[in-house]
Amino acid sequence: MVCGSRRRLGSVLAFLGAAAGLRAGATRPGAGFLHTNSGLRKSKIVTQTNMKVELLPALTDNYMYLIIDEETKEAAIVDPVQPQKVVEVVRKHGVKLTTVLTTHHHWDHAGGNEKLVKMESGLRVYGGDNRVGALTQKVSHSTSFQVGSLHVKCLYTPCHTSGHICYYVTKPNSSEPPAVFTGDTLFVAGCGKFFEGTPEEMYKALIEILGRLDPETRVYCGHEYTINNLKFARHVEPNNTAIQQKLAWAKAKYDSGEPTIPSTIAEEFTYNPFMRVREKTVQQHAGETDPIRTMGAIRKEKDNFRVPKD
Ligand SMILES: N[C@@H](CCC(=O)N[C@@H](CS)C(=O)NCC(=O)O)C(=O)O
Ligand SMILES: [Zn+2]
Ligand SMILES: [Zn+2]
Repeated sequence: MVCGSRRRLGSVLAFLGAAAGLRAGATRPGAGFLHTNSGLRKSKIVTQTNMKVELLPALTDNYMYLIIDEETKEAAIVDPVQPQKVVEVVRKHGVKLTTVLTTHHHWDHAGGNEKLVKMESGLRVYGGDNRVGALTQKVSHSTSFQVGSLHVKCLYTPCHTSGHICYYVTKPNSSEPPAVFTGDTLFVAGCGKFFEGTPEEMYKALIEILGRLDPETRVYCGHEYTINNLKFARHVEPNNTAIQQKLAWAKAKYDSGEPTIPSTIAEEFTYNPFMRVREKTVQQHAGETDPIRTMGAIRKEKDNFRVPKD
């Protein structure tokens, strides 16, 4: 079973858990409940001169992202699993939504597409997999297009699913950092499960494709998994101070209901064990000397990792 199909039931269980958890008081992921200390996941707007990104929390731990081109007021939405929320935010900003960027076909990412295209006519729906609902533009590696004056380049990153796409967004001739929307391929301090791919494919995706982007690129991922991921990272590299610092920071963010997103590609290389499979420390933990075998070994270990409370 994949995460997308399990999510319907998961949402209901998480809701019940959250209701119980609110009464019980402070909890974090790993302590059993998927909600914040304040009980509310806040949205957040990252504003640059040319590009605005609004983080929209969805379901229990997903993110949708509204990308606005400031020059033309044209907008794109990444993984709109809750279409009603999207439409409200689009109205609030007074922008024209033209584009849906789907990272992969799982229900918790693509499950809102059909409803959204009924609510907003004329949308172009991009994706790399025929299983993506309401797909109008099938893309592959390096497919490029515009959202207003913003440039979008598709990065084919199969492994979590065989048709997974990350979207790299830049403003041409601007000195501002680019953004990459990584779905369930790269998370802050972690990566997606290998449902339809191999360690070699994830190595290509993380090290050779995403790892070669501008180091300052902002990373906008599909889930708020940062704390759990960092606890696993700490288990792999107990002496890595970048992990300890990021974990303390992430706990503080989480407790006030704030997103831990975005990170940057440069930062990911300091604390994400799956981006660090070429490091001796990570290889030694895995008992391997080859980065791809290390990738396979630590993914398998994380699949069975019991997240500690603190
Ligand atoms: N460990 C996840 C379980 C849910 C899950 O399997 N999520 C998928 C994406 S929908 C995944 O790839 N997770 C990566 C991981 O658990 O390391 C959680 O913290 O809730
Ligand atoms: Zn997924
Ligand atoms: Zn997911």
